[in-house]
Amino acid sequence: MTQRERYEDAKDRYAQVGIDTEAILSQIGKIPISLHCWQGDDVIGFDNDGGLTGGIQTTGNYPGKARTPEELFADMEKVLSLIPGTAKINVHANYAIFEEDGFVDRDKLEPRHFRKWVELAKKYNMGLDFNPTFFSHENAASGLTLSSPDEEIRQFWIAHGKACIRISQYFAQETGMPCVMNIWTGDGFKDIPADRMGPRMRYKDSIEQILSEPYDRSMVKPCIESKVFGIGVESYTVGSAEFALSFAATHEGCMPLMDNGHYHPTEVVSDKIPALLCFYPEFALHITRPVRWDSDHVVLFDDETKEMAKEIVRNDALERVYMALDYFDAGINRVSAWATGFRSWEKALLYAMCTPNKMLKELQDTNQFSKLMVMQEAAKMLPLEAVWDEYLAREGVVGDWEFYNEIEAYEKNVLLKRS
Ligand code: RNT
Ligand code: ZN
Repeated sequence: MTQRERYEDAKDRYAQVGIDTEAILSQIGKIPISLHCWQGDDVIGFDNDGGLTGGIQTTGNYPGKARTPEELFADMEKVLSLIPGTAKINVHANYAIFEEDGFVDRDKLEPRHFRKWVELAKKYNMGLDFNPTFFSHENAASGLTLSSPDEEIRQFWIAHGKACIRISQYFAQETGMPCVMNIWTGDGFKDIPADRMGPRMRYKDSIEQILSEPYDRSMVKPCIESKVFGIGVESYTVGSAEFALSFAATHEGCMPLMDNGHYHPTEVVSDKIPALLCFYPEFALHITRPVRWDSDHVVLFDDETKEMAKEIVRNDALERVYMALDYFDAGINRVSAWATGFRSWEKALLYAMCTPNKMLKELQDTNQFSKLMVMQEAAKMLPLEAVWDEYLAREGVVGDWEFYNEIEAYEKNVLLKRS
């Protein structure tokens, strides 16, 4: 049977349970998903030669890491050739590219330092998202940035945040697509604090100052990412979940961002998505795979990933939730990691769209819970592979079983030549 015939069969099977795979295939490829620039070089960037700080870590030492903007762009373009759908590029401020006129510190960054990112985006007709970088810097050495009691340090980081608003505005203007600007700091304490509120009040004031920088509200979308703990900040984080949600709820135009690695291990973001949908017109996600902690493993097509996608799809929220990937694995081929995570999230969206959500909801609302369980289990066995393969074929992207050949060839011809 050809791929096309397998798809035609699957299409009929799905039609029997009320699912129109043609409608789904015409929709899924248009959903923007933000591809993080930082999987390619273990979150190092181009503006420092120190290590990664801020309570986050990459582990592993797989060969072939991108060391320059040219190498990172080459790897990213390889990834773009291996993924279906619509990508945006998520740029971190430490990936500023200093050309002839040289280095400037984070508080002095300007749009021109990101000109090459704009060129890359335009080449593929992509949008850009942005992130100030409040880590891997000497002014972050005390562990506090926007919440620092040292006014000089705090003002440095506020100036960085404001510079990033201007860069986000530039991204939005140049690409014609909204730019999500995510504020995350690793601020916190390793051990029991003597003052929990003071740092939060300073953090609140700092974000307010950053957001006082003028920007076009419809094109620049600031958000605040919360976190429960980090390495070296086990006892307390300034930007806790309650802090971030409350800040966003009380500051018009600022969204919360939930990273599914940033909660206690038995909490699930799939359950938080519909809660936020009840109150926030829009919010953002970092999609990752926490293994026992915020380990940032590559996103897979696993149960919680599917559940998160289902909550977005069945609540008709694809246009209200800004989806971005956030993981970094240095222990395996980074291009493979990058593309696999993106493909997995696309699969999760496809799975969610190919689930008879309306029928299942009806069973819940009519109190038919035994039947609901049986039907939910049945829905899992619908022939998704054929629809996925058809999607990849229409997008001109390599199938799952051939995908690794591409990785192997790129590793041999490009990555292993870097030394
Ligand atoms: C860290 C946060 C944050 C970072 C990026 C690199 O725990 O998840 O989003 O991963 O800023
Ligand atoms: Zn994150």
